[in-house]
Amino acid sequence: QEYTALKLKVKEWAPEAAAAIKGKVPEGADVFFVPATLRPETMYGQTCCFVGPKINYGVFKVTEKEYFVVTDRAARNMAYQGIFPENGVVNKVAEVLGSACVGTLVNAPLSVHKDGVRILPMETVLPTKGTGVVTSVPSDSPDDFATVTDLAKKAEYYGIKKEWAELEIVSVITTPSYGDLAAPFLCKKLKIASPKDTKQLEEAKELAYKEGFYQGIMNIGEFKGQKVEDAKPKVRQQLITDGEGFAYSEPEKKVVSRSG
Ligand code: ZZB
Repeated sequence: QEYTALKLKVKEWAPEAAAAIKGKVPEGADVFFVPATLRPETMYGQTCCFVGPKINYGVFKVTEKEYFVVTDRAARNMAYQGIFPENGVVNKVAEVLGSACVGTLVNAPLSVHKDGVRILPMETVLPTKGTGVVTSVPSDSPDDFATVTDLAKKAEYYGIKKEWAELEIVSVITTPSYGDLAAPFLCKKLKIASPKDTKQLEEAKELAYKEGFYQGIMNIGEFKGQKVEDAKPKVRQQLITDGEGFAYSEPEKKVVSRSG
């Protein structure tokens, strides 16, 4: 899988996370949460960034001035993709639990929310996929829409401020079948009531991917009016050129055959 990894710079740490990295990351260095996405063209619509609350993340040194927050597994992969200075070598300076990061304010490249977005918990984040960090685009990702809706509804239970989960959801892509907001439309249509409706969410995701890619027209940003198919590589390249993202690939899953 060829992902686009995005650099979300920390503007203000949640207190628990600040304590975990204290003295381990030099003052003045930038720390980035690094989600991996298959849909760089939707980055205008980021409203928050998810971590698995029970996932343990590493803080990895990239240069004197740059550190990444990702899973150990993702860091290992990055080390073989020319992302860290020395091939095959990772330099972990600290560890932090996802739940400790909740509330951290980060700057999300291209997002309409210029004051930043919050790190929020998502129970269904897989530690074995991507970087273990997931940027949230509730306009176009049914999983994200179901999760932010649930977070806002049960803010107290999740220990977050309700408004962190209620940033405006703007239209990024228009499609003939699902209108300006594909994910909310599909969640309603398939009667998805919570992030636990995994079967319907899987179906909604498939539908949203297909319709968005083949029929979608950009409704925002520099490539507004263009087909998603055409805009997708352009947005990706722009992020990479601007130093706000980079290519990240997932290694092939090992297929064990009888013959070895
Ligand atoms: C932003 C985004 C916007 C995404 C969208 C999707 C959509 P897939 O589809 O299963 O192959 N993701 C990445 N890593 C993880 C993880 N560790 N655990 C759970 N989810 C993860 O996976 C690719 C997508 O799954 C990624 O692209 C990411 O969410 C999420 F409008 O990034 B995406 C219709 C989907 N729309």
